[in-house]
Amino acid sequence: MAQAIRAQKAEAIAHFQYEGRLISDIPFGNGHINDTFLLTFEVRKMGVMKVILQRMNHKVFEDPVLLMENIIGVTTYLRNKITKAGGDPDRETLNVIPALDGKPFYKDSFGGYWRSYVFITDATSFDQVQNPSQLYQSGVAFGNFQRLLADYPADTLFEVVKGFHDTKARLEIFKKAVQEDVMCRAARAQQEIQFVLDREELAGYLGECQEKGELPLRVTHNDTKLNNVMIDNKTGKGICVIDLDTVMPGLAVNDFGDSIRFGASTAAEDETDLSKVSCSMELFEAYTKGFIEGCGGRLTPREIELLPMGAKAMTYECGMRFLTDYLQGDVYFKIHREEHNLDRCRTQFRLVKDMEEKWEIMKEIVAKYYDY
Ligand code: ADP
Ligand code: GN1
Ligand code: MG
Repeated sequence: MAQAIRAQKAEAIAHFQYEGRLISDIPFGNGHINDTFLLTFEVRKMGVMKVILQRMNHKVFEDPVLLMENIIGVTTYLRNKITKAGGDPDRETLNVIPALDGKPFYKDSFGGYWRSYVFITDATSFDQVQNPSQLYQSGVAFGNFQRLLADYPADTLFEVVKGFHDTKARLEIFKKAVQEDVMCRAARAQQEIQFVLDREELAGYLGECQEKGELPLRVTHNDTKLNNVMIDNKTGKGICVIDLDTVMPGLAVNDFGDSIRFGASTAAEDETDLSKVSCSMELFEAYTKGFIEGCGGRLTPREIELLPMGAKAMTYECGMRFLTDYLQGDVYFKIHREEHNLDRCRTQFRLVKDMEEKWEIMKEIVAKYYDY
């Protein structure tokens, strides 16, 4: 397996518009989906140039060609807006490096799809916050992202993964996985399965609000984890939103919520000591402030009111997805140890429970920002 990817990677490297001599090639980052590598080139006497090379997850993203069309559309649009606003488009948005044939991807002879980005230097993507300011900054970055794309022609975006945040549909898939129990693991996850079933109404709540016309469909990121935003090493600002695979029409409250479930947690997503896991209200407030500011007055009062629900629903959904994957045999998320997905689902459910207990406080915090 490792050998197969080495051969595919070597083939891919030879087919991008790179210059200079490759001096290092290492696996990079902690994403759960794509295979990511950091390549360093020595360009004659000019010094080193770093790039990101990724093999897209073809199982998760069935049509990598259309996916890349989305990314080119969105990054070209952002580049324009950033330039007009006097920003630095080389650092504030992803920049795709074309393949030798000019396409934004390379398909290798094994059927793997690769793409490459300019590496964003002097910035870091964090797997856990070190201080509230970082989460505030990521909130501003994701809020800005949504504001900048507010007038993007949403109908030109391909729906990369159907029903990506359709929690109700995901609940049905979960139930089927429990019923089929192909790995005979359900017995080991009885409590977690019950946790999901006890909260079924959560799965439909936001979808119903959308159907009733209470929540507008917007161009959203849909995977707003803290480690999908680059934080500038010098200024501490959230400079660039990355991982644009799932940019699609969606709900702003879900973008908010996914950030909270990951960034406002006091522990890592896969922490096994659940006594360390809680939803920090200080972090929750920091992100809320940043996100609402970043959105620049575009969120409706109903959207702001439903931000806590976005946090609870996204955490519930993500826990359910981890548990589904555990039951199905770890076929979706990358795992690094046995029962990794079970551990991950447990932290998410601990967070949901904590949010239930802190519900009134969350609502009060959000209410402070109504007037923005
Ligand atoms: P995944 O879908 O697997 O999460 P990402 O696109 O998020 O893939 O990439 C994984 C990690 O690689 C990111 O969390 C980040 O640390 C790093 N990364 C990705 N693109 C860049 C880039 N252009 N510059 C710097 N780091 C990057
Ligand atoms: C995946 O790609 P990455 O690691 O940033 C997943 C998200 C989950 C997240 C859980 C395309 O995000 O939806 O919320 O893991 N991305 C996809 O950590 O499924
Ligand atoms: Mg990522």
